[in-house]
Amino acid sequence: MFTRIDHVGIACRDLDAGVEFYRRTYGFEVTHTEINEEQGVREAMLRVNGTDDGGASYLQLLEPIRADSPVAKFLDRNGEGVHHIAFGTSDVAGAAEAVGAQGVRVLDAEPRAGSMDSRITFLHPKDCGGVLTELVQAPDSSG
Ligand code: MC0
Repeated sequence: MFTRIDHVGIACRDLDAGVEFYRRTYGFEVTHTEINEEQGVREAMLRVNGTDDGGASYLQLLEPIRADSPVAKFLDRNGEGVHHIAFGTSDVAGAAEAVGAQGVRVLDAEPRAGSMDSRITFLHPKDCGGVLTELVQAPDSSG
């Protein structure tokens, strides 16, 4: 059902400073940036590696664009750090249904728009051992 770690989402107060840290320290380069108004973030995707299923794994740096957004609330409460983990799947709706059937709260009734034209849904952290968990379907559905 899940084929890879699609990304690890990291909350930053200053996206450009975060990008510079990962470039300087590890050599990771930005392959994509966008603003997701619905989620209230400005984000940068740093590709770490390709995977056997044709997908890839990324670090996703997130800077809030609104004070009432989930990432802004997270920063106020915890400071900078890992905000969520995301698993890749070729069928995000089916995967959410299967996980939801096990009693985990699925936070989106229908998949929403994610990075790079993906479809995403979130699972409640309180049902996932304290880890906000995201399911991601890449646009070509290769997983
Ligand atoms: C909140 N909690 C977390 C957490 N955020 N625990 C672990 N990791 C996180 N990131 C905990 C709080 O500490 C609190 O625990 C409890 O959950 C309720 O948090 P709250 O903020 O007071 O309450 P809610 O219910 O308003 O919001 C929490 C919830 C929300 C997870 C439901 O943030 C949400 O819907 N998140 C999904 C969307 C999201 O995060 N979008 C931003 C990334 P205590 O013990 O104090 O009760 S967008 C993204 O990543 C996209 C662009 C992409 O990947 O493509």
